Amino acid sequence: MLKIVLCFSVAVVLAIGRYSEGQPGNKIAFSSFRDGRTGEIYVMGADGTNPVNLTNHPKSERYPAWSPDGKKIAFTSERGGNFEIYAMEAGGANQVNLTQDPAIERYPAWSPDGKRIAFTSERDGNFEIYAMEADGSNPVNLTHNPADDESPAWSPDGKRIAFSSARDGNFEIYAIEADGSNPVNLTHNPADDESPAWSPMAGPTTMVEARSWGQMKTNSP
Ligand SMILES: [Ca+2]
Ligand SMILES: [Ca+2]
Ligand SMILES: [Ca+2]
Repeated sequence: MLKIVLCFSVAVVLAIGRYSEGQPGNKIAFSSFRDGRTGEIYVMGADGTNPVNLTNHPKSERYPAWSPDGKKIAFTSERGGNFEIYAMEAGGANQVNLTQDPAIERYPAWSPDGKRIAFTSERDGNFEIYAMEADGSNPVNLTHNPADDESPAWSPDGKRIAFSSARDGNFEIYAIEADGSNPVNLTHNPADDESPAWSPMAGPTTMVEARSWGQMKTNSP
C-alpha cells in the first residue's frame, strides 16, 4: 500500500512539475537590433520588463524558438561564419552549435515532445525542411524538392509538419507526416502563402486534468 501511495505521489509531483514548466505566457523571446549589432536574442517578461541580451555576439542571431518544457531556446546564428542552428539554456548558458554545415540553416522549430528540432537548410542546393535530434544528431531531409521549402511548424500531436514551399511556382502551405511522407498542398492559391502556425492543443484547467495532461505528454511519441 505504501508503495502504491508513493508511486502515486511521485506521479502527481512529476505531472505538476510538467504543468508548471508548461505554464504559458510569462516570458517572450525575440531578436533585437537595439545594440547596434546585427541581431541578438533577448528574453523579457511578457509585460515588457527586464529585457536581457542572451547572445551578446557581434554576428547575427535570429529566430528564437522555446523548447516545449521552457528550459532551452533554439536560434539561428552566423557566429561561425555562416548560419547554423544553435541551442542554449533559457538563461543563455551553454550555447551549442547543432548543425555545423557550410550552408544556411534557419527557422528552428521544436517537436512538441522536445526530442527533435525541425529547421530549414540549403545544404542540398536549395532550401529543404530537415529534422534532427535535439542534440543535433541524425539530420534528415524531409522534403527532397528542387523548389524552396521553408518555415517548418510541428502539429501539436507531433505527427505532422506544416511548411511553405514554392514547388508549384509560388509559395503554398503544405503538410507532411513527421517522416516526410505524404506531402499535401493545403492552399492552392496563386499568391504567396507562408509562415504556417498550428493551433495548440487545449491545455489543462484543473489539477486532475493537469495530471492526465502530464501523462498524455509522457506517452506521446
Ligand atoms: Ca550552416
Ligand atoms: Ca527544396
Ligand atoms: Ca500560393
